[in-house]
Amino acid sequence: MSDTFDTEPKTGPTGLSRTGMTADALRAAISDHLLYSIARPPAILRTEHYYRALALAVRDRVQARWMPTTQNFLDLSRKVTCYLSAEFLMGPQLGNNLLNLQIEDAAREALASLGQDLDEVLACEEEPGLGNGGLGRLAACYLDSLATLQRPSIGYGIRYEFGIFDQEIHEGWQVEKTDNWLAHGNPWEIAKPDVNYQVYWGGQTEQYVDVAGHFRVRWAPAQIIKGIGYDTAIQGYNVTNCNTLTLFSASAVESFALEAFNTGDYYRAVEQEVAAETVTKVLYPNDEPDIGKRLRLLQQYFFVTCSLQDILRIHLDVTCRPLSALPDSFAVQLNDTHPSIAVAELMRLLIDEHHLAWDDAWDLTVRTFAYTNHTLLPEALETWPLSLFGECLPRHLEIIYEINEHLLNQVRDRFPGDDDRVRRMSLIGEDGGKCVRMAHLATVGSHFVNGVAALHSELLKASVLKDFYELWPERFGNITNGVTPRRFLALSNHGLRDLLDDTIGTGWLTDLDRLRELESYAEDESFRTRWRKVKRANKARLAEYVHTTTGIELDPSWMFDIQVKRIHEYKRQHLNALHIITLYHRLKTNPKLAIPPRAFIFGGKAAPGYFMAKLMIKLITAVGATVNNDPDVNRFMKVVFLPNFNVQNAHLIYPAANLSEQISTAGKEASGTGNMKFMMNGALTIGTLDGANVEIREEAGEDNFFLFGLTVEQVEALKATGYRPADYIERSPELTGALQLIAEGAFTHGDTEVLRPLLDSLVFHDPFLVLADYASYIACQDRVSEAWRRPETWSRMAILNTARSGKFSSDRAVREYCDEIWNVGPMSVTM
Ligand code: 26Q
Repeated sequence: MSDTFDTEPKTGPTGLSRTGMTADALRAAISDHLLYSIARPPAILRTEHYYRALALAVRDRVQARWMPTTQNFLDLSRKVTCYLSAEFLMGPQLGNNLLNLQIEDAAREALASLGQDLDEVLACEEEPGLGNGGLGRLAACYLDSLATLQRPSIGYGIRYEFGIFDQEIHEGWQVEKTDNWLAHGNPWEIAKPDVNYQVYWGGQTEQYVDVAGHFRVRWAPAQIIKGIGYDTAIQGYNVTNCNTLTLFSASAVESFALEAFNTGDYYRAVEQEVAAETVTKVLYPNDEPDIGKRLRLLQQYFFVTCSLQDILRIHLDVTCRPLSALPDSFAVQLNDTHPSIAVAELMRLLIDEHHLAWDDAWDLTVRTFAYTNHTLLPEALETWPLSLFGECLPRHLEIIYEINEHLLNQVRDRFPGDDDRVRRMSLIGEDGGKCVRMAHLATVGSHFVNGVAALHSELLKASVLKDFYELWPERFGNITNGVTPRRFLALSNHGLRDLLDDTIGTGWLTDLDRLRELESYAEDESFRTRWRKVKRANKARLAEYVHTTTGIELDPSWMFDIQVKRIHEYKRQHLNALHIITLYHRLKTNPKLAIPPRAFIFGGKAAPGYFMAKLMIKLITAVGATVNNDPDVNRFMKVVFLPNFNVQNAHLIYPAANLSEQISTAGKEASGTGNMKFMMNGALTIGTLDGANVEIREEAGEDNFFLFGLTVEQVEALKATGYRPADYIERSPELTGALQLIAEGAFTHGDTEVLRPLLDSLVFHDPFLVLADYASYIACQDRVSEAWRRPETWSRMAILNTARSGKFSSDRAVREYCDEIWNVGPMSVTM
């Protein structure tokens, strides 16, 4: 720890400490920030103060690139992508910004000269958990690629005060703790209180005739809320380009408070303010039926109207272009239906506020928006009860009725007499009370609709959006997801990064297809030895983390078999558990059996109101407690449930995996992106033909992928003929034995009740065909164990997985969005 203030940067002109990229300049900058921003005397400086000082120093350097980028795109009036998403799961920022600015070594050296360790400083960052899972993380990966590919872009979203809950495990059960990520401030954001927008809510519409004699509608809201933008810089890798993420936070409108104050009702004014702030208070978990419906709708509308008002402000007031040029200036992507109210909102802004005619407004709207679908699960397709919708957004309901009339007339023209089709395609659903179907609204209001993996996009056209595909086949396409190799390879797997750099040079980081050059090294024994050394070190690092967080000791020489993702019945963590129970049963009944030792590692959060998912966690932890403490089996297997899976600990998890579990029921996982992160880091996949697994297997080669389970067609056929889980139990003694162990309380100290709902669900309903895929899964796992016995073969397969993972870079995905949907080209920026 330094005990004197570094008031005078010793590295030359004072300006250097603000933007210099050398270790000396960084040291001076950190010292400056400790003095002028942190304001703590040296004697009481702690690691977290150094974190903050370094973060501010890095932010200065990022800002030096951010401003020229923004200025450039204003000067050149380049087309911009606006990515509207209710979630951005950004993960820790400091390490990523150091990587993208290429000043990791300089920062390490600067901190060391101040007596600090970079890794300890990095560990101080509280990550913004502003997403549930895959969809939110995808948005973050795409921002990284957009900046790196030099495409001008703005991410728009919500600045939740509380992100996704922190998960703790108490006696094997999930316990939720509030995620107060802003408690110590957020050094990465810049509040822009001058950039604020009014958000109307509730009330009614009024018709009037304006001075020119035009018939118009105005919205008299019951409530007005203010949205304030907070900007975060998104620095591209090894480029000057630095884009913007704007997250909106809700607060009270001053005039409201003032009015109440004038009438003497000071406390009512304060209450209003508190009420307004609840809008962006908390991120709602998915899989959470019906709670907070009204507030969730308000959140969506809130960030959508703020985003569109911001876009129109830039377009009309800053770049001074005509409204008719909107689709040439902005491409607006809807990340699932969560922002799909944007279709009606842009229509409202164009017609009511800017006085465009309906047809002109509609033309601009459709040319501006595109929609990405992320789910086929019927229960996950968003709808809003019509009455609620009309109470909250009366003007939007009118507009939606009118869009619907135009749509249904078009359908009647094309398919005369097909009333059933008209009913199916309507924006208003009639089943189980009237509702607004947001996927239909997003689809009619967009010029392009894409799914997130090849299989998913095909299923989309054949199922939930079939009728729309038949009306507008040219609007549908696929863009397979991708993940950023900067965060999920370079930043989190230093060992592999160095090995790759040594072997094939550094070009892979921005051109991931170059990993193909590794293929020939799969046959090189000395390379395989180095490869295993890297993996082993990564496993030791994860083992240490597992030990400090759970007390469980893992041997890094064991196979690390990992399933990390949200807990859900369709993702089938219980199928994985049944395999573990089967091995346990085999070992208990056959004391001579020796199996290749495995560590089974799970991680993931269950929605707080999703009882069955929470019970799946209890099943895993109960099996773990039994297995880990039984000397008959714990020489061969251990089971870990890692609490609080998030981006930060994901950095330790993916690089340490030997086996990646991607075992969803075919047709249920839209894409998956964890599967891609594992593959890049050299894990082999055991998986079904679902989501992007299909393409992962195609790329890796079928010999380098462990395939099991029913196909989509077989799943559908089985469901159509009447699926009976009992048939599978009768046929398989091992399955019967495994279920029996759960039933008799072998993992619950004899308690036969606690896991019964899960067991009953499997035995009597099994909506996700766990038992139908059990035998195939177990047989496949036996092949995995056999392959693990041959380390050279396993290494060869693992190397080929990394070598062939190039397709799954988010750079490839974002390039496809830019070329096929957004028509946004690169803009080079210099300082
Ligand atoms: C909706 C309404 C009310 C409250 C919450 C929600 C809500 C929030 C988040 C619904 C869904 C989500 C998130 C969905 C998600 O993460 N989907 C995943 O998206 C990934 C990126 O495309 C895919 O890889 C995964 O297959 C898909 O499950």
